[in-house]
Amino acid sequence: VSRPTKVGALTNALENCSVWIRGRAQTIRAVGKNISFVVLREREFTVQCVVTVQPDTVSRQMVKYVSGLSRESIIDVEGLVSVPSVEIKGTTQQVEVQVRKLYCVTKAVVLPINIEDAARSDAEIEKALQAGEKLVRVNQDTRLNNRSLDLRTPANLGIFRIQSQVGTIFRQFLLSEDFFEIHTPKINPGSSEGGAAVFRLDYKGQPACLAQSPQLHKQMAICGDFGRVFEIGGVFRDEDSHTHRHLCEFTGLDVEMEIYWHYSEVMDIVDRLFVTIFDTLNETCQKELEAVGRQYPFEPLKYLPETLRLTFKEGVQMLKDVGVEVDPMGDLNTEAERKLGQLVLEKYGTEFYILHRYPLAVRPFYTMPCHDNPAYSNSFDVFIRGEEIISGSQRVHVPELLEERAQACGIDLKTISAYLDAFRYAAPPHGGFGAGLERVVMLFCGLNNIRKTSLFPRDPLRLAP
Ligand code: ATP
Ligand code: AMO
Repeated sequence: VSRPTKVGALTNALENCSVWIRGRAQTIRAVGKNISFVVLREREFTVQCVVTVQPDTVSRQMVKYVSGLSRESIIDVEGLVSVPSVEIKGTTQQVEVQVRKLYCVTKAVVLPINIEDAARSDAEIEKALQAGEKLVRVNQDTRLNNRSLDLRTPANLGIFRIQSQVGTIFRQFLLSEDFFEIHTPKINPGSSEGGAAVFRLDYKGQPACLAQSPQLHKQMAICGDFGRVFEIGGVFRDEDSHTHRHLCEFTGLDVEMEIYWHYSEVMDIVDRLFVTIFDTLNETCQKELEAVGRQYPFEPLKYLPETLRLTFKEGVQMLKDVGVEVDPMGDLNTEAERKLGQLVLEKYGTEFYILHRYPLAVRPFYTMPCHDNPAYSNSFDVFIRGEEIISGSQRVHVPELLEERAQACGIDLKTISAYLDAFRYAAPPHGGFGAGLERVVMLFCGLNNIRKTSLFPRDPLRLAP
């Protein structure tokens, strides 16, 4: 079956060849009664199509019909590829198509968003406004309300191709390290991370929750002797916070593994996995990163071949040294995390690092206390550009201690009874971590809002589209 030639494949090599292409009418411009220009877009590629009156193929009526086409309609064009003598501005392809036939495949109605305007950077918008150009700044709500239009911009195409690549590398790396993929239930009798941020629902007359993380079941898979597992799946949190980095539904990248000596075995995986993700993105997603950067300029992430590890205590000391007072046995607030990110960058030249040995009191019930000082824990958070992307730890595998910790953290033991039982039949020492896919992409690309990296974001105010 024949298919159209890709707009991105239209080059000088096809000069004088007859081609069939399909794309969206990005702009339509009539010049007098005898010529119309249509810029046709397919994905991130654009080409100018010239409709000129010609004795056998193109009538005046046809030129008129073309000038009346609506933007974003899907158009089939047949024509000859030509190479103009001057540089073509405003299209990605440096050839034109001299149209012989043109059909409208699907007609678009009047658009709530002009895609060209939606694709401009802030700097470009400022410049255009100063030059007296008429354009409408497209705000985030309008974009998200009309997401399938907004997704047509090159930056968005880039963001979601990068997101797909992160998932692919995550999976490939872990498979190559002897992990295998599991799928845990998303409807559960209780919460896994502690009470507040959980969506409750009625499950055939029983109280139930949407999974706040795959935490308990990924650990139970380890109790089932699976050794090393991972999951890429939906995570649901009834967040009240209206922040740039919290969603009510996000994609968890979760890992759980047996360990033999120390929780650093888990951090070793984080280190090699994420350095591989960053290296591979820089190698294979150059075009996508450029497309994102054209609309949302950012500096490439600075990271080291071997990830920096600092203890929580060292982090607190670095903050103290510059006069930032934080509770040495509490959690860092957003501001302190950002500040520490800055200090680490200045001192160590990296924007990606691990902070470990957190105070036990600020970690979930399943976290293993430190052997030498139970006020601390065998746990870590990982940061990109001063913001958290990962939490992880060694888990408590001793049933008595696990029950004690759950009780101390106010967990209703009835809701986790099968989980607790799994440990009574002997669990191997183990640990793991969870990362948020949307946060990884947001922070790698230096974006300012997690809604930009969620295909159809769910936040406290948004349940649709
Ligand atoms: P985790 O669930 O692992 O803790 P997180 O990044 O969502 O990941 P939170 O515990 O929600 O972390 O918050 C971490 C820090 O971010 C908190 O200490 C708090 O200071 C800050 N924070 C959380 N929500 C908000 C908010 N709505 N506004 C300002 N700061 C917030
Ligand atoms: P935690 O609660 O820290 O840990 O979540 C792990 C990671 O998930 C991401 N994340 C979010 N992303 C978007 N919107 C949110 N509301 C949101 N909340 C969290 C962050 C965070 O680092 N069970 C543990 C992990 C483990 O120990 O294995 C857990 O859920 O990137």
